[in-house]
Amino acid sequence: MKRLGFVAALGLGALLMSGCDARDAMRFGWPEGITPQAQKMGDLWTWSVIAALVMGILVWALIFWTITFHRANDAKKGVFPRQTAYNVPLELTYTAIPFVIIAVLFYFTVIVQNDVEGKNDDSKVVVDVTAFQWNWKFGYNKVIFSDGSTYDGFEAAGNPFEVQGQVSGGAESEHAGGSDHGGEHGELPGPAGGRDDDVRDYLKFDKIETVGSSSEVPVLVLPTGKRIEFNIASADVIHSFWVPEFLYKRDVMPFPKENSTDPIFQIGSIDRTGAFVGRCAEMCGTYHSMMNFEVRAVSPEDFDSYIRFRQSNPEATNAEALAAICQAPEAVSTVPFDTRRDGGGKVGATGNPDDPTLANCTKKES
Ligand SMILES: [Cu+2]
Repeated sequence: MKRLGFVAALGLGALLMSGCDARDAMRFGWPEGITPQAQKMGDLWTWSVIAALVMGILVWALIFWTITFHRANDAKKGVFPRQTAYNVPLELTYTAIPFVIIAVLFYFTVIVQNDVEGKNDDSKVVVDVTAFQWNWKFGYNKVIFSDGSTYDGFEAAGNPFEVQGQVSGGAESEHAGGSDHGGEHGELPGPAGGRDDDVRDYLKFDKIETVGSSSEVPVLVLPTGKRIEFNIASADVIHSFWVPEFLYKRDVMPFPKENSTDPIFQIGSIDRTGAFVGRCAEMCGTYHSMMNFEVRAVSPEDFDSYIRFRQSNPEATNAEALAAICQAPEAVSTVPFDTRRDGGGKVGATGNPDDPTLANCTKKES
């Protein structure tokens, strides 16, 4: 009993001294997300662990009860113990109970999964995401502003070279660094899976786009508190759209129809402002690990100003539009891959992701 008390005190002490509060402890290691879906998945995880712990404690108690009170001793030596096989009611009970347990877990899993995968027509922002080796292009397909007015940003569907009316083969040309150049889209290099360029008719092009380059991490600006739809497509190989803080990722496929995939998913909202790193989560080639982007969640008012700024300043870069709403013009949660070998390996985030606003800055009227 003394030893048991010591172990319990040790466990409690370790828990208290690790400095995590009750909420953290109840999360049982589940990371904190920034969407209502992430919250629901966390709740499912918490309750599943509690159910497993209840079952675990019951089993441990039975084991310790047996080994404590039913040990072999001299009196029982050579005596054949009482047999309980073929007890039909008992066997039915312990077959039924696990079935009930998995049925309950399955029920709540389906409820949460349906919410995570759920879609409706209430999205206030529709983003076209195009992944390509090795970067991202984000376009604003549709925005419903806070005052209820709608901005339709969709320009065309089709392969990048056709849309621009250019001859293909310009893969060496530089991307416009994180910017939109008034209808001139950043080129998406390379054919997909050996197919001709002109079959990539599922790719979408918008009036306002942000294209990442080797020297600039693309920053996708989104509002907090609004439902957001992502329409993801790959121009070449399979990539994966992953914002760790959404606690969600989805493979980005080329030819979504032929590959029988659903390229659209939604999040209920982003619950707080800040900068959140995004990554490619599908091994897609040499520079896969450098295929980063950033989600910059800003207030709905700032988001409206941002879109209006980019609407009325089509020549301005994304960095200039960010600065116009007093946001750090470049990604703060990650940095572009340093191709110089003398960089000393000092690659890390450069700013404060919790507050990427610019100090002493006045917002521009658009
Ligand atoms: Cu990738």
